[in-house]
Amino acid sequence: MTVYTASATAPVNIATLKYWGKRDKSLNLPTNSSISVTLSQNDLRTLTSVAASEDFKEDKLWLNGKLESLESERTKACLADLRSLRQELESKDSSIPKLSQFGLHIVSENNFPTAAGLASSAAGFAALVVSIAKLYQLPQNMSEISKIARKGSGSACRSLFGGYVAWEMGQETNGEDSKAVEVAPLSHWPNMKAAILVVSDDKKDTPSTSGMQTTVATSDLFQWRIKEVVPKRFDEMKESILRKDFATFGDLTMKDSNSFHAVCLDSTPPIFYLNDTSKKIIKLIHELNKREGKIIAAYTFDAGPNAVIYYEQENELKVLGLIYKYFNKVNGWEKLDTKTLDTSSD
Ligand code: 2P0
Repeated sequence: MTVYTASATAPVNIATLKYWGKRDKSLNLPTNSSISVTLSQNDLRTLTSVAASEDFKEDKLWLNGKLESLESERTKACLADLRSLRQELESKDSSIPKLSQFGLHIVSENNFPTAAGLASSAAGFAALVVSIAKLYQLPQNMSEISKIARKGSGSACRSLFGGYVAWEMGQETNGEDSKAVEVAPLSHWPNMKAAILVVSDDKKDTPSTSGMQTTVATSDLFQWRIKEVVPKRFDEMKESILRKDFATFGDLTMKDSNSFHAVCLDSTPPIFYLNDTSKKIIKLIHELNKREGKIIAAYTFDAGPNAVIYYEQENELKVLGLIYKYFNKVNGWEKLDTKTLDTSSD
């Protein structure tokens, strides 16, 4: 029996301009464009290996060693798109194997705890789609492939690129122009660092998908955010990245995290992702920046209480020193698990 195989890794990405809200739930079309930083492959990532064979009668997925159901509409949508692109190749060239008709065995592993409250679906769907695209020998146009990953999980489309990535929301109703594009590679800003402060590894309070639906349906502030705030911020943030202007990048990143949590609070019923420790981190970073007379560190929080702090390498001692001082001393505040991540190289 011939078994065809391929593997791919995809790192976690952390949004600095947040995706929150869908205009189409089944296609994962967002109500605003977003920007993120993809971490290095050495840090948090998913590794996925796929095998196809005529003898595999059905698709199977093992996630972190456990056989999982492949019944989710999102996964089915990704597999259907990939198979249809492979079919196009097969119809043009009758000499290539009919992989689109074979069952797929998919093995996926995260190098970080899935339950740690860190974005795992983004890396997971990105690695799934890229590994199958490799197996099927589809054209390696990452923006095109990002449209398939987007259907798995919106934020997954951004993990197809390293470094600084924009997800352009697009205007079409079929999603053909809602894709990820590179703003700059990781190497563009080699001294940029990220630290993840694990405040809690509890399962998140409100899942992102349902939280977004509640916000879209009930928040007045949300309308202001998507029409007035984000479009301007999107251009400003891209420019700050291209200029490597940390003060502006950091200011916009913190403002956007707060804007996202504000629309969560403005939803009915309100959605709370930050806890008291998150709020202490926010205060501490503002205190540090005030003391320095400029922004040298920026926090951002996703749909949970864990913080990601961006800073430049030369300020690492100042930033992490202060965090350790307040959070890691024996009789101090809550003990935090701090992981520093290198965004500078693969
Ligand atoms: C983001 N988040 O931009 C935002 C910030 C959470 C807060 O993308 O429903 O798991 O799969 O499209 O991508 C989390 O949402 O949601 C997310 P789906 P996803 O990173």
